[in-house]
Amino acid sequence: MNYKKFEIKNKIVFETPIDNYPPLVTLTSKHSTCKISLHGAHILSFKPNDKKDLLWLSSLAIYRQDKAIRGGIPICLPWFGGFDTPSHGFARISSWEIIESKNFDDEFLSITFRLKNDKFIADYYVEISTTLNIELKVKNISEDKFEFTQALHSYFNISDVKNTIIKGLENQNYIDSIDNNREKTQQGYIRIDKEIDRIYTNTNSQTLILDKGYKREIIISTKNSKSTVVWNPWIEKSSKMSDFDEGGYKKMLCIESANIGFEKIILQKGESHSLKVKISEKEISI
Ligand code: TA6
Repeated sequence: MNYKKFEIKNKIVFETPIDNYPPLVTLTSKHSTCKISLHGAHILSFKPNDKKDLLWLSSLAIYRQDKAIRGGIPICLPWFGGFDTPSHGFARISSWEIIESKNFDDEFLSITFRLKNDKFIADYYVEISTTLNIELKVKNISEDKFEFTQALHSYFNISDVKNTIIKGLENQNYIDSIDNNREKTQQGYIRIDKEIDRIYTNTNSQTLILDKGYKREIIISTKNSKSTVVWNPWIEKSSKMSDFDEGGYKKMLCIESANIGFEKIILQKGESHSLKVKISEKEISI
């Protein structure tokens, strides 16, 4: 595919740093920089100017066509989890094409990726300014209904998991994936001192990560995401993953904007669904 026609001088630039692997595109706006691999349309980094990257990326990530990149924002589609193989669906290990790139008066930059097969067309719109705005639109192009689950499986960059508090999920029901999928209710804010893997259901539109170490709050605002997954593998599980930095569990936290389990999406022929996520940060005085 000819990516050059989507380049915008000094603002949207493609490179192929790894042989036999899809290109990397770098968006450099007035307010921020974003790096995206065409392998899985995988956002690797979003860094507002003069701030720390909002996303965590393992330095041991494996850049191979059959492997998902560890960190950033993997796209889990058309299923979440081990429903089928590959785990979390094939979208995050597929090569996506590009259908559009835009510069809005230097204030906003956007790029749109597409993954198409006989059942659905997925368009992934990524826009950067001071914030990262994402839309994952899925259209059923088959003759029958199409059911799918999805997650933007975002790995956030934090100072230390012990210094962070997750707000916005108080009193929400969740399925505890590491306690026999028992249904529980969240009591108060979430503090993490061991492995956590929870699927919150019927979730609100905003989750916050309060990071005392980096003196910032990461704000994850969503539209049409009914499920929110909170995941940190902690010591033992992360040590068993060859693509996970040693001690990396302290520096990352997954807050995943999703529609999974009984909150799956069902599209009739010709129908579409749009999942939107806005990621931003604000300084806090501690
Ligand atoms: O979102 C949480 C989760 O489903 C965990 O159970 C863990 O499997 C994680 O995703 C990472 O999965 P991956 O296939 O990317 O290693």
